[in-house]
Amino acid sequence: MKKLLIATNNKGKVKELQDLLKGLDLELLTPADINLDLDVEEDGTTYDENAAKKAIAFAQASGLISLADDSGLEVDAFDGAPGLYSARYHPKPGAKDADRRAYMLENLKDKPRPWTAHFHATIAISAPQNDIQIVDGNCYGEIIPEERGDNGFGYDPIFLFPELNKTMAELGMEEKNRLSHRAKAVMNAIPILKKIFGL
Ligand code: ITT
Repeated sequence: MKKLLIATNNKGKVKELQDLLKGLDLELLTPADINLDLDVEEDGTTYDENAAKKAIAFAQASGLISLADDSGLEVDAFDGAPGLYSARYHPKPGAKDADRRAYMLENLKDKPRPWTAHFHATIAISAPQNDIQIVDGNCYGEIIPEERGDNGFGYDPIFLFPELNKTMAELGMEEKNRLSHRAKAVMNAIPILKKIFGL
């Protein structure tokens, strides 16, 4: 079977990408499945650069066609920050998702509501001959001052879809994978994967 490496070390992303790509006739592998321990330095200044860097590094290390995701949360009251720095949005080394959420709420508390925001995901696919294909997706909502829901990861418990009155962490996988930035990016990636793999 044709193999695709899901080139991320983020377990939340792995689960979502496995579910989003399960309809394709591909064997989906994770870095753990092939004993690949690779941490790529994300020193780009755009999502595209970081996503491409991750896809290339994983493809070179594994010899497999690789799909990488670079994503982030853009908060309008912070002029789009933390954006591509979302995973590192806390001054303390070793900070966890919960620390980053608390830090974001602390920094937002004196700003007028609604705290509108959107998630962005860029997906890069390394094709043979070092060709890189890039697509993206966004989803819009607002940050709320208390955590709701246990699903998902990262900033999901404080990101509300106002029209559903549910946070991203209150959605089941199937619902998040219809609405999320990552779902939209994958929708754009599917025709590219079909072409690369001849599906
Ligand atoms: P990889 O680089 O190994 O893929 P990472 O977690 O470092 O994993 P990013 O650099 O792309 O990935 O950082 C994205 C961060 O943005 C992520 O750690 C979360 O804090 C946040 N984020 C992205 N997508 C999210 C989602 O669907 N729900 C909640 N938070 C999300």
